[in-house]
Parts: sequence; C-alpha cells; structure tokens
Amino acid sequence: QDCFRGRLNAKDGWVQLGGIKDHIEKIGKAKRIIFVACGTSWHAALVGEYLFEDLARIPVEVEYASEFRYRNPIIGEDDIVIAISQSGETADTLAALDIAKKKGATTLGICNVVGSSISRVTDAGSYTHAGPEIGVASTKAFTAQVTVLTLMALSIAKERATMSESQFRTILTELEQIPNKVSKVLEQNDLIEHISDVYQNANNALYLGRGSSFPVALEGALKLKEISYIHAEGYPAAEMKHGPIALIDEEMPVFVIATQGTSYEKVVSNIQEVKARKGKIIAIVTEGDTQVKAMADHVIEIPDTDENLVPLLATIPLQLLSYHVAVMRGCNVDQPRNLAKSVTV
Ligand code: F1P
Repeated sequence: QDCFRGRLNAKDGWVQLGGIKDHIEKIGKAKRIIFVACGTSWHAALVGEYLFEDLARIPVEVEYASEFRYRNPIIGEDDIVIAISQSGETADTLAALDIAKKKGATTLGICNVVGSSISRVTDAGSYTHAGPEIGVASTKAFTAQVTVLTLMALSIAKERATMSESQFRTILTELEQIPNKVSKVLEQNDLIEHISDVYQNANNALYLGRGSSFPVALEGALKLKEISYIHAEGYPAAEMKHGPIALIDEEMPVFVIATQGTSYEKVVSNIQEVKARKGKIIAIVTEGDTQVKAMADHVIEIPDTDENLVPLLATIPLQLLSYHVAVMRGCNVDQPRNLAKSVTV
C-alpha cells in the first residue's frame, strides 16, 4: 500500500511517481512493457504506447485485459505488466494481472481509487488522484492516467538516456502549463455547445486521428457512444481509406484531431477526402490554424503544446461535446443505461 503513492508534481527536474519511482531502473531494463486495461483506460494505455516508444524507446504492447486473461500469453520475468484502471476493481484487469504474476512478470498499477484491489495486488504503482468520478463514464480519470504515463515515459527516458536533459525539461515545463491550457479549452464551452446542437440528431459519427491522437479519436467515439447512445467509431485517419470511407456522405459528422505536428499535412489530406464526399468536418486544431479552418465546417482551437502532450488537451472538447449532446438528447449523463462504474464480473 505504501509503495502506491502517486505524485504528479515535478520537482528539481525529477519526476515524482511514488512507488513507481523505485522501479524505474527495472522498467528501463525491461525487455518489454505490456499494458492491460479495459475501456477508457485501454485508450490511455494506447497513448502510453506512443509516449513510451517515442520518448523512452522501449517496446510496448497494449492488451485488452478482457482478451489477455483468456489467452496463454508469452511473458516472463523480463517483462513489466502495467494495469491501468480508474476503479482498480475491474475483474478482467485483475484476472490479467493474475496471469502476469503467475508467469513471473513485475506488475505495476495506475489506479484512481485509493486502496482498490489493483493497488493491493501489484508490486508498485501510482494513484492518479483525479478525485471521485461522479459519472459512470471515465473523463478526468483518462487525462490523469495519461499524465502519469507521460511522467513515467519521461522518467524511463531519463534512465535510458534516450532524450537530452533540455528535451526532458522542455516537456516537463510544458506539462506544468497544461492545467492553464485546459482552462482555455473550457472557455470554448459555448462554441462546443453550439456544435453539439448542430449534430445532436446524428445517427453515426466518425472520429479520426493519427499518432497519439488516434487513441483520442477512440476515446471521443467511446464517450459519445457511452453517454448519448449515438453510434460512433474511432479510426486511425490513415485507415479511413481501407473501409470507413464508404460510410461518408452529407449526413456523417467526422471529428478530426488536426493539430500542428508531424502528421498535420497527412491529416489535411484526410480532411480533403472527407470533404470530397460531402462529409461534415469538425476539426480540433491548434490555435491560429488557417489551413484546416478554410476546409472544415467547424473548428475548435486548442492552445499550442508539445506534440506528446496533445492528447491531454484534444480530449477535453470531445468529452464536453459528448456531454452536451447527451443532455440535449435527454440522456442521463451520470448513469448511462447498461453501464456500471466498476465491472467486477
Ligand atoms: C473500465 C471501464 C470504463 C468505462 C465504464 C466501464 O473501468 O471500461 O472505462 O467508462 O465505467 O469500465 P476501469 O478499469 O478504468 O475502472
């Protein structure tokens, strides 16, 4: 229990991560990191994959705990298995951890609920301290999980010397700006409410993103499904041409994360493909963007940030949009039908 103290502040250039900090050297030497999680937490793990690979150059696999638990996975003592769970009680994630432990892997947890089962069965971990999730659908737990994963990736990168001290400090400094930048995103509530009003009666929606914005697209789609019961799919933008493009017509809202960065031009051409088929584009762009603005039906601007941190900002307007759409459709946003806060069976 003691080793599960999570701290999200960065002091003296070192990242404080409670119990995980004591395992950073071991994680740095691990052959492989395997994330196990479900639902929104699985999407956070996917962001973690991009961060760990990009910053710390360590091989990562991301597994649905609900599948992993029924397989006979090839893992051993050189592997680190990291369970991510808001509740810390998800039965599939606990079962996946049980397999990992039996095969000798080191297990870590990232949980929100203090004293939860996952925090008790893992070797070490970090709490997200996101506060109680009032609603069933995870929202702030997701951004808190991604924050812990960012801090972990930075710590491991430092241990493995895969990034320079100045790169490390730049990202850390930028991370400390994220709360202010989230507040700026929230100032656009009226615009987001207006966009929600326009698309509240859609039957389907598509969410697209590249790189670490792909899991953001998945999470945007999941939030819309979970609380407003609109069918929505998240895809890597480059996969659109391999199937989902067939769905696009003038009735189809397509949400695209089109922020500045390495994939920007590629995403611009995806937007062109959607517009050529008369789809409606709602784009999340970096403040000051002009190129996407000229093509999209609606844009939501987010402040500029380090590319690795974009998920922390880009997720917020999509969560807010799902909230407004759900309220407009008369849905109970806190207690969606058929969903439980902790899936313990
Ligand atoms: C996983 C999860 C949530 C989802 C819903 C059902 O929970 O899929 O992401 O919003 O509450 O459970 P957890 O393992 O993160 O607690």
